[in-house]
Amino acid sequence: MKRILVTGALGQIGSELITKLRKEYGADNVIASDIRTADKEVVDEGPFELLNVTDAQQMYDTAKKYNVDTIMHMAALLSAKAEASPQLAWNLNMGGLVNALEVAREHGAQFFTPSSIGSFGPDTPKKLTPQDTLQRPTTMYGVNKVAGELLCDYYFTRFGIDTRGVRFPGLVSNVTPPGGGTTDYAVEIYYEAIKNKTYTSFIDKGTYMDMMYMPDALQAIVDLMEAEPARLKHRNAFNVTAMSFEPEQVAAEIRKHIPEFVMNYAVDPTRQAIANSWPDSIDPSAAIEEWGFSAAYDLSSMTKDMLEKLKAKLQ
Ligand code: AKB
Repeated sequence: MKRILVTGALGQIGSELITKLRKEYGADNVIASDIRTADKEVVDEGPFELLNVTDAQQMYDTAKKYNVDTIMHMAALLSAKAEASPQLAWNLNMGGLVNALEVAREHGAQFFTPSSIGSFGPDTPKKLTPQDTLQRPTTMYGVNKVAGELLCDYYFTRFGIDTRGVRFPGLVSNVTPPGGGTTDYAVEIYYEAIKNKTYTSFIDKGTYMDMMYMPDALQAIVDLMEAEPARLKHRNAFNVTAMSFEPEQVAAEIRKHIPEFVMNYAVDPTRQAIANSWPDSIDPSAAIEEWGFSAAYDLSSMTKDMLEKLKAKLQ
């Protein structure tokens, strides 16, 4: 049975990952940690520690206290926030990652951290972006993600640490809203559809980006971490995606359930420029071949589920 330390446990991925891992591995074996506490199930239903990931000693002590054998490092600043505060992003995203990898090395722990479609740049092939391709991102977030992928590979080849990762697309979820990402419009649109039957998108029509529903993203993490190491030709990080769409397509899908839904646009130049530098669609075939990645939800089934869940939650 694994004993897992999760950083950033109150974030968009972390908060649902904790619940899933506790179901799979037992509540006591999943140690949630975050820089803040909140009145959430994550904190109540199993071990929780306050942890600033830029404090190496604190992370080391937490891992030691619980004798962890797996670290899932989720704490990071997303793309738009990182562009607004590049120095903070470097310190948090890279400083936190180096600390987490060092703790994994000292404890001989298996290691997961997410990369992103943000690790690609404007010169990367835009359609069906291959697993192994040009990565010259033009954002601080992208620079962090490419450096992070390389660093995780380095810890595997140099120290034998079992590092694994995926390049997540935009993640859509109905539990914890994301904050400061470029793909956040694809989450906000569902909340606003339920609350006000209208949404003003900060990403322009015609802008395609990859997306995935949160249950598929969580399953991907578990499947990759359980995968037979001998099958892995790649490690950091696998392309994974479930769908690629542009804002008009989500709006059209929402209108099948809420016919009066109205979509407007007020494009945010910073986030639009980031989106323009990312792929339209990525190719997940390495993940499919090497560890059986699959996604259950497409745009239609995700939209139906999002609207049902948010209706129950917000109305
Ligand atoms: C963001 O938009 O910054 C993230 C991502 C795609 O990594 N959701």
